[in-house]
Amino acid sequence: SSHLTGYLRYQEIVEFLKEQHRRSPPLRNFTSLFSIGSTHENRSIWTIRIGKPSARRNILIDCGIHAREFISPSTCLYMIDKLIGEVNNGRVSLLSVFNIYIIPLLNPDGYEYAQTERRMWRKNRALNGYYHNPDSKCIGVDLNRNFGYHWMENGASTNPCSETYAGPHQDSEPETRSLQRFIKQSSRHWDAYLTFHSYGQYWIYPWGFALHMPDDYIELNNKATIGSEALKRVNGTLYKIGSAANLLYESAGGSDDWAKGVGQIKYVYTVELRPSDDMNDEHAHFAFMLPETFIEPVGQETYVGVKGFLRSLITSR
Ligand code: 0X9
Ligand code: ZN
Repeated sequence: SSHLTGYLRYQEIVEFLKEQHRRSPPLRNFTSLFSIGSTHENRSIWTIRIGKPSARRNILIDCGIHAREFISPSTCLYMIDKLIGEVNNGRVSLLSVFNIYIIPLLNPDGYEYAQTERRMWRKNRALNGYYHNPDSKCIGVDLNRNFGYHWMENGASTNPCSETYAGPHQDSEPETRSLQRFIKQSSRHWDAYLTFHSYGQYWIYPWGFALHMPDDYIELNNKATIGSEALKRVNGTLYKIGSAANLLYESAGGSDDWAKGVGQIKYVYTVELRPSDDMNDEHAHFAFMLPETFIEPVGQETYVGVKGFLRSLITSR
């Protein structure tokens, strides 16, 4: 879509989703658009479902947990556009098996702040008791340290001024709770949860809170390999695979650990999009400020990687 040549503002994302939902009226029941909750600043957390209404299995994808990782929401929007394009072309094989739920921007308050005030903002925009203690001017909770599974055990801070502030208690934030409520609610069975971040080119699985591996890590590793190999075939982009704590660092309170440990979802991945963090890579210096010209290639290769991963789920259950 012509919309995806730049990093959209929140309101533009909402318009984009409405437009996608309106595409192809006869196939209207292939999509639904709804909010899973709202933020401190009262923005809705929009979610789109794409799939045949009779599809039995469910996949959850989110983007934009961290405000400054602009390539993440753009990649979710790219995948939404492609998936609905496939519906309109009658290519619905994946979507007759899976309903894919995509939350393109889980942290809209932080994202808007990064768009307008401070490009490197990471957290949400929680006031952290500012009105009770106006001396504490530090705003924001790191949503990826706030999820209540082995909360605060590693790699997180109790200081509201820290970039990795885990919140006053576990699951304190409206964005965290909206996602948790959505995962737990209804009798829906989730096959997989994918959460897109940047950067570094990692396709990682739990655990993040400690160095040991989940019992089924071999299956997690195998499916990550399938996804990343499909992704690599598009532009040659290389991803590293492993557990979060081993490949990156130990840190508790991530949405991935919660989805597996509490949400009981088997295939859980955090995907750290481009650029690579290898300083020998020509694009590494862009870090979180990946130029808008990357929206297309990153979207395309990631979409192919995700489809490859999803296809491998069909044959293996
Ligand atoms: O530190 C994070 O939250 C993620 N990296 S980022 O640069 N996007 O901030 C990695 C999270 C990996 N998962 C867990 N630690 N549970
Ligand atoms: Zn992140």
